[in-house]
Amino acid sequence: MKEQLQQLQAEAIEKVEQATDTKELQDIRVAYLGKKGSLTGVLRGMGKLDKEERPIVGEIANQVREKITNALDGKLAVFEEEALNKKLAAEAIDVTLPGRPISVGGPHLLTTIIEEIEDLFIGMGFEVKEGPEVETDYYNFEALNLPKDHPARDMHDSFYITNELLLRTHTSPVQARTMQKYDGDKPVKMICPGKVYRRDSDDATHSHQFTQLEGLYVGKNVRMSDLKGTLDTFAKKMFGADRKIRLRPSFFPFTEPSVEMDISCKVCGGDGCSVCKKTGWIEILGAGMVHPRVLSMAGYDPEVYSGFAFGMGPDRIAMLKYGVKDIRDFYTNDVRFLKQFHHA
Ligand code: FA5
Repeated sequence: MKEQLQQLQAEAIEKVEQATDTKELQDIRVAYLGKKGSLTGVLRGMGKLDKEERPIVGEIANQVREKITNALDGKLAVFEEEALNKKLAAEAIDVTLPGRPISVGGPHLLTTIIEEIEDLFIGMGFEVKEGPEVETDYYNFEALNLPKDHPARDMHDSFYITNELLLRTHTSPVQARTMQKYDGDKPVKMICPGKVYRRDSDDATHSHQFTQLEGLYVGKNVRMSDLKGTLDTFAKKMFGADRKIRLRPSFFPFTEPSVEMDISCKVCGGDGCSVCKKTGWIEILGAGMVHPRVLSMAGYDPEVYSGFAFGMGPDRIAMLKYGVKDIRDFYTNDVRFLKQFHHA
């Protein structure tokens, strides 16, 4: 029996040594030391031994159990340590690695420009208003002194939805809407930025969808010199005192007198290029003194009230300020172009 036990010990320990994972160790534990295991089986036969032999064999059996248990525990500890080391190695963090950049969006250049213009005019006491992009013929034209058969309607090639509804061709309808809301007896000082639409052929400076920013100041004793001063302040703040500005007489049915304002082209420095159509100047806004008919249609008495209005093109302003050569770059969403204007 002694030999049987020693052989069993040798066999079990060899198996433990050859084991490759904890599952195998558990199987060996059950096979040798479990209730139905080999060692237990041998011990069961002890009853057949002589009385004197029993304690000696019993002691050997205990030693064998202890040795097998120690071998199993020792190997288990090795496996556990290996597993831990593997886990630590896998989870190791190299704090010297550079972080992964998160790509964040930013405002579109036109949004930035519009906010900049808004800030400027808010600083001069103007409120910011909004109006609908799908507009009625009445507000887009008639309330601005452009009756249905007026030839000046040809200046705006329009996208009509029905006979009476169209995509607004300018932000000027918001003038009429705001004046009407003010009931004809309060001063109005507002700007309105927004998208406008025209059936213009797209080229370097024209887009069929572009942005405008309207301005309107109605009060008692508002004069042409107020308009000039306001536009001059705007242009100097926006482009710097060194850029040249010129006002040209012009015509709009809703203003009298009317002017257009040009800024010297930044792209060519005034020498003439494709952006300024070889003239050295780019037109950025139309303006004038609000026509008495427009005032009275909106409920203001032109004998008491006067006002000025302007409508500028933020697309052209952004082109002039940042030297952008083609207006279509604002609408074709090439990320390489857009990214240049994110100032985080
Ligand atoms: C108007 O739209 C008038 N409503 C402006 C106005 C308002 C005059 C109040 C008087 C009083 P005009 O069509 O010129 O005017 O357009 C104004 C500005 O919008 C232009 O100076 C130009 O900067 C810009 N603009 C006009 N058409 C386009 C276009 N197709 N693409 C980009 N910008 C344009």
